[in-house]
Amino acid sequence: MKPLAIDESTHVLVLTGAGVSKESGIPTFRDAGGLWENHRVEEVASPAGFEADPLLVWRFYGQRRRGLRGVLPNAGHRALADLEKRLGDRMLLVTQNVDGLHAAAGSTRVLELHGNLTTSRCSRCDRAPFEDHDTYDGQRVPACGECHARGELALLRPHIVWFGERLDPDHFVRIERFMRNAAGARFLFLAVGTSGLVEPAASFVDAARRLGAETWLVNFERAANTDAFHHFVEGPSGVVLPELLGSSA
Ligand code: BV8
Repeated sequence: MKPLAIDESTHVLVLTGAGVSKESGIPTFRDAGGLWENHRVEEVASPAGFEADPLLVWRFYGQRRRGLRGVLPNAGHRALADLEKRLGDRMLLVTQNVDGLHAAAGSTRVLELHGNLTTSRCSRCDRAPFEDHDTYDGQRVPACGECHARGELALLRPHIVWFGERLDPDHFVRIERFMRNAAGARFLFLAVGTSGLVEPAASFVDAARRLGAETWLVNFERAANTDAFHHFVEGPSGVVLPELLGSSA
């Protein structure tokens, strides 16, 4: 496969989804058919779900934290980290994934659109989100120590953007600024390993095209929004990305 034409004037915006972590052994959302232990993910990963049954939600995230142990980035993550080394601030990596594997591969210019699995925050006070690898052994719901010290009961929650929750407005500001800046140069938009089902990420390709980007989708199969892309490369990201980005990841 001929590598993408990327030179010192090219700006690349990358959007990744669960497919880029599949070859690291992390199941995608589609693998489970949108289900987890016969619960719809949209129900478990939602404010209403947490309100209704916080223990069920902590079992879901505790199991996924356990699933991260020993998991390593794959060649697709490394190829994207190599690209950042070449492009610097002319690349921005926006991920829907919460597994932290892009950072583990060495990417530093990463926006975790949907949060981070090994980070928790208080569901009530405004203490800063903090690193938390505890699985709470699927048996208990953690409470906020700072609220407790004030004699209040507040539950900790995963620092994840649930369905029906707003994304961090600062992320949109950074993405829009990057796109506007790229619009005056050679602008590539590359989506990888995403089914194109979840908004607002699924519509980033439309905004990029309007700003003149050449748009590429790398995915194991056609996605819901494949037709929005100029180019579609079918295949596993761990094989395609090193070739497409011309890196020896
Ligand atoms: C928002 C954190 C606005 C959770 C995630 C009705 C009611 C309520 C909301 C909505 C609604 N209709 C639409 C919405 C909006 C909703 C949405 O889009 N829902 C969908 C389901 C229809 N979006 C939201 O709610 C967002 N917020 O809109 O706020 C708002 C405005 C005002 C007031 C309040 C709110 C928030 C969305 C964020 C949800 N959180 N993650 C967690 O992870 O626990 S999304 C979650 O699912 C993942 O993060 C991921 O993004 C998504 C799954 O998508 P993918 O990453 O694409 O993964 P998927 O498995 O689907 O696909 C993988 C692909 O890879 C496949 O195509 C496969 O073929 C391919 N693949 C597999 N292996 C490989 C591969 N490709 C390459 N190589 C391989 N080896």
